[in-house]
Amino acid sequence: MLTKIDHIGIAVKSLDETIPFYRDNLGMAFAGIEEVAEQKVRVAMLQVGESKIELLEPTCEESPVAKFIEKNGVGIHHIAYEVADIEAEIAKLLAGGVRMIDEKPRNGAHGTRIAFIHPKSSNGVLTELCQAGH
Ligand code: CMX
Repeated sequence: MLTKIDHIGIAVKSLDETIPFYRDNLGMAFAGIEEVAEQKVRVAMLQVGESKIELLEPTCEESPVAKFIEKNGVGIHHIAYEVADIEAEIAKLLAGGVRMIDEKPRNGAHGTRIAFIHPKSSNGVLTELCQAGH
């Protein structure tokens, strides 16, 4: 079961140049920067109500986020839904014929476990399941 929109991922070229808009102009609470080396991105989290905005900066040219920006420009990259039991959710989606990029959870930012649904199964919107870490 999905419990809320956990975050919206936005691809940016530079965290330093983008954070001030969200933190200072929009007044969101800045919750820090973390590198997810495995996925070749640096992420900045900003809290808005019960949800977050996740700014994604590629750490190298081979980063999937660098490729996304090259193809589409900067902008919304994915939507992440919080789930209580990610394995159960993946199993349910697979049983329903949904194509997963990740059939097993991988590590996300801030100790989360995440899995992406293939955009072909989600109308072109990259969709992430996200289970909070303990
Ligand atoms: N929006 C829409 N479509 C996208 C997409 C996006 N953001 N990213 C990739 N796709 C499409 C690709 O174009 C490709 O389509 P085709 O099969 O038609 O060519 C398809 O999805 C698969 O993409 P891929 O790059 O070939 O597949 P990979 O398995 O190598 O990687 C993915 C998929 C989504 C994991 C990777 O592209 C990506 O974005 N990685 C970064 C993930 C990320 O944001 N991590 C950050 C933090 C985690 C957190 O939220 O905590």
